[in-house]
Amino acid sequence: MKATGLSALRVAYHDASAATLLERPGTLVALGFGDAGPALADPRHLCVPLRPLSSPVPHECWTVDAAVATGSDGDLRWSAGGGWRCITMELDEARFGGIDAASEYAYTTLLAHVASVPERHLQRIWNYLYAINAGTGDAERYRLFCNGRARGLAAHAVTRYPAATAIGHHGPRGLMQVYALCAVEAGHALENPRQVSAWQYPRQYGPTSPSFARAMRLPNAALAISGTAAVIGHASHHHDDVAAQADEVFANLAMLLEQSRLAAFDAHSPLKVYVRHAGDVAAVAAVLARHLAPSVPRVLLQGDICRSELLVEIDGWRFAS
Ligand code: 3EB
Repeated sequence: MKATGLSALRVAYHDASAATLLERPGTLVALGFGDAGPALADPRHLCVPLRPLSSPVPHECWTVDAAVATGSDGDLRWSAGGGWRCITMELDEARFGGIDAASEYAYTTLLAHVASVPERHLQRIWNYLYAINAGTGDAERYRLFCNGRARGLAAHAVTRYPAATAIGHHGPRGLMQVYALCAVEAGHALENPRQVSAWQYPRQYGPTSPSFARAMRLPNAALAISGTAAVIGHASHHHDDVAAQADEVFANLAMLLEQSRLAAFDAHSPLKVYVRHAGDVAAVAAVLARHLAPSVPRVLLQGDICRSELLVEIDGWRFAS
């Protein structure tokens, strides 16, 4: 145990099956990718419907150095131990009449749960949304999601936003997945000096600016990095050039590490790389090979980024070596 009272949290990719990982002591969640079969009854299992573009396809496993309790609370499933809590939610938008109302419900439900437990500090959240770029102008589904998310956060007076990812999938129609990491202590949100803070994006990107921080320094000093794309200032750069976008992503990631006085990514820095077009995977892999040591764990997934001109995005973690 650290002096903070938080147990060690680790995130790593493992090739073992979800069932095997869930039998191991301290497993908080095992996240699968793609078409990995039906969800297990264990509330710590979630399969993200993004097609893997690299192999082998591991599970992303969150582990604590403590006993883990699990349960459910209405639409939520949770696990907690050592001062950390993972919450997962899968919703069908059709129940709510659309993505806007579904995302408001997801956030109010999540925040109500978080307010009722010891791990009451939201650190990091992932949003996997069906057909994120469908619809035009302010009717684009990502923008509608931003509207509902902002109403949900406002209902709970949340003004210090978590780090986040919002990626589109082409799995089950209307499936919204939201999962989050919370802790008994607050983290420290970080912004990127190369980028306008998302919540200050100008009106041209939608009626509600996106509610997320660029990264979160977790209370155990690890860095949880939000989905990072080729955005400089508030503008997307390098339209139609996936390699140049990937290089720009690394410039943004380097700035976040520098802000945190953290060294380069290493074997304790699992990254997820979202690639819009499967045909771009070789070009992206080549850029990754230039910027990352071979020891840096990475999973490439086919996913749509929240602006249709963005072709690649990276999120991940940097734990102490
Ligand atoms: C960007 O920089 C890219 O709406 O939660 C990245 C991470 C992006 C999170 C979100 C959106 C979100 O604006 C898009």
